[in-house]
Amino acid sequence: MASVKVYGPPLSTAVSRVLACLFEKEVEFQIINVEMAKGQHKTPDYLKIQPFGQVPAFQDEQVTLFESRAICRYVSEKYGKQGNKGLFGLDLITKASIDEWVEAEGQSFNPPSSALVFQLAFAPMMKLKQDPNVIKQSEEKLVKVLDVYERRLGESRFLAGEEFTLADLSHLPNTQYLVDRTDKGGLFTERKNVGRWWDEISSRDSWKKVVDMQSLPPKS
Ligand SMILES: N[C@@H](CCC(=O)N[C@@H](CS)C(=O)NCC(=O)O)C(=O)O
Repeated sequence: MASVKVYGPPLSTAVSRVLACLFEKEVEFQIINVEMAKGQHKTPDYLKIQPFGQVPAFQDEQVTLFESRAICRYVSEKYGKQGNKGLFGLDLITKASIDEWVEAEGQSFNPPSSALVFQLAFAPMMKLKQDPNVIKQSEEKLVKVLDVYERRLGESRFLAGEEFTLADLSHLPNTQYLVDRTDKGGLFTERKNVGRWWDEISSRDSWKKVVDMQSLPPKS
């Protein structure tokens, strides 16, 4: 049995970020089922490994971690000598640049994109009411963020330079839902540089394996 354990469903964007990283680094892992519908992520036992009651939680022998981006940094460093060796850079400047864009993803890209994913992809699946104001405001914010990305990706092949790194990987989960499961995919695919970048990062074998694990129902 693999010693690395990921708690939570691959359908979760934060869980799938960690899975993409593990595939890039060729680290064996097991998924531990968390029955979110039954509230298992809020039980005292689970809160010992994820105090905010969210997925993913992560274990590697004695190490337990939460926060998907922190887990990705840990996996990249701990398993530095295998798989994609440059995933978190090999020198200070590259690491700083990767960190910059991972932070941009978490602080600027994720809030509007995860709101849109929830409103447009998850709410209909869960038969929940959508909030048109949240959709409108989130789209406006995301457009401004993607204008910055369009300029950046006109200067370099990937966000942190000429190689695929955690900076790009971190964007895969929300973008996949937006492109595949909402009517907002054009925000990405109709931009010259962002569209080219999306085609390239979403066709990596590591990410295709994650998408396969999600086994989503056919698009309606
Ligand atoms: N910043 C956290 C976010 C984790 C998160 O929001 N997880 C969601 C699923 S994608 C969750 O557990 N939602 C259930 C809840 O908050 O009760 C990370 O990146 O790990």
